[in-house]
Amino acid sequence: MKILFLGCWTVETMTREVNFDGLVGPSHNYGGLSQGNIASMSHGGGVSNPKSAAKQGLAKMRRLISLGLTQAVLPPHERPHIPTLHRLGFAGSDREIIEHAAKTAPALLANVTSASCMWTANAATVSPSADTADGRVHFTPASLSAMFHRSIEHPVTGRVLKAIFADDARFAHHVAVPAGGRMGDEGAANHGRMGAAHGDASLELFVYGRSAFERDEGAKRFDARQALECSEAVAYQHQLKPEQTLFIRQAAKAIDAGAFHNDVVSVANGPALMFHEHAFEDREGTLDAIRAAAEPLGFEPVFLEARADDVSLDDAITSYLFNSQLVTLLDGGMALILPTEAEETASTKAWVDAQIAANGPINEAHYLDLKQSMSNGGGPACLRLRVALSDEELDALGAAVILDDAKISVLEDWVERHYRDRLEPADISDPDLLDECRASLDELTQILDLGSVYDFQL
Ligand code: SUG
Repeated sequence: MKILFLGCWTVETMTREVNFDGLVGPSHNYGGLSQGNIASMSHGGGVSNPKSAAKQGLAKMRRLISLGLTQAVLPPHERPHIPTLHRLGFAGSDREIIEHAAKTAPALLANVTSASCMWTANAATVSPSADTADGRVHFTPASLSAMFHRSIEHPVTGRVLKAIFADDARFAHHVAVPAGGRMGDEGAANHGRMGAAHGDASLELFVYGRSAFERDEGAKRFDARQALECSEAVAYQHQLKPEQTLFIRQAAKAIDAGAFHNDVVSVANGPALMFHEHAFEDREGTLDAIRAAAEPLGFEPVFLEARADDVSLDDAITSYLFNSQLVTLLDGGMALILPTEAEETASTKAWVDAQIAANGPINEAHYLDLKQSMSNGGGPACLRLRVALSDEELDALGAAVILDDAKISVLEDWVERHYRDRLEPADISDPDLLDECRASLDELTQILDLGSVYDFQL
C-alpha cells in the first residue's frame, strides 16, 4: 500500500499481482512436439478434449477469484496458423493449404496447429513499474525459438499485450529478443521476483540454462532452452538496476530430468522462494546472492526448499509441485494452487502438508484438476502470466480482460458453443477446425473488447 498526497487529498494506492491466464484454444491437441518436456513427449498422438481443457482453465480462474485475487485472461491464437504456412510456400485457398499440408507436410501442420500459447508463463517477461528506471511496466514477448511450434507465437502475443496495455505513459513494449542458434528466450517461466510486497522495488531473478555461445554443453540429455544472453538483454531493455537483478544458472541435472523451464522446479512470491534442492547449478551461491541482494531492499528471503531425500527430482517433475501458483491472499497469508497430481504423489503431498503444519508463509493448499494441460507439460503456473499492477495501471487497461464470476460464465458459454469435445490426431487435417477457430476468436475479441489482433482480422 502506498499513500499519495495530491493537494489536500490523501489517496491510498495498492499494487496487486494480476494473473493473466491463457485461455485454452479450440485446437488443443497432443502433438508430442516438445523435446525435453516429458509429458508432451509421452502423450503425443493421444486424444485431447479441447472443451474440457478450456473449462478446466476457466475453473482455475474462478477459484482464484473466489480467493479474492484479481484475475485476467489472454486469448488463444488463430490455429492452424495460415500466415506461417504461406511463408513456407503453401498457396491456394485456406482449405486447400490445410489439405495440401496434411498430405505433404503433416509434421508442419501439427506444429502450426498447436494451442501452445495457452501457457502464458511463456508469453513474455514482465518487469513491474516499481523495478524499472522509467517507472513504466515493461514487456518483452518471448521468442520461444527452442521449439518451432512456439516460435510463431510472439508476434501475435506482442499485439495482444499492446492492445491490453495500451497506455504508452504507463506501459513499455519491446519486441522479442533476436533469436537463432541457441539464443532462446522462454519468458516469465525462467523469471521470478522477490521483495517485501508486490509494489516495492524487488529483486528480479533470471534463471538461464546456458550461455548461447559457450562450448560447455551443460545438460546432456535435453537442450537447455533459455540463454543467459537473452535474459541479460531483457533485463537491460527493461531498465532494471544491476544490484536488483540476479542471473542464476539452472541445474543441468534438473534440465536432464525434464525441468525444461525453471518454473518446473521453483516458484517465487513476495519474500518467499520455493525450490527443489537440485533446481540451481550452484545452490549455496544462489541463496547467498539472494540474501545479499535482498538486504538493501529491506526484506529477509524465506527459503522453502524440498530436499531430494524428501521429494525426488522425478516426483517433483511428474507431480509439478513447483509449478504451483504461490499467491498472497488479502489477509497477507499465502496459498498454493497445485495440480491434483501433487496431491496424488505421496512425497509431494507430505511436503505440502508439512509446510502448512510448520506455520510458515504457506497457509493453504488448493488442488485443481488441470489434466488436459498437464498432459502437455503445463501446470497451474504455466497457465498464467503474472503482472504486478498499481490501481492506476489497472484502471488504464485498454481491453475488458479482467474477469469476475459473471464474465467467466460468459466465457464458459462461449467455449460450450464453439469447442469440440474431442480431437483425434487425424482431426487436425480437417479444414473446418480453422473456420471454427476463427469464428470463436472473432466473437472472443468482442467479448474482451480487444479490437483486431489476429492476422485474419487485419
Ligand atoms: O513449451 N508444451 C509446452 C508446455 C509449456 C509449459 N510452460 C511452463 N513451464 N511455463 C512447452 O513445452 C506441448 C505441445 C504438444 O506437444 O502438443 C507444449 O508445447
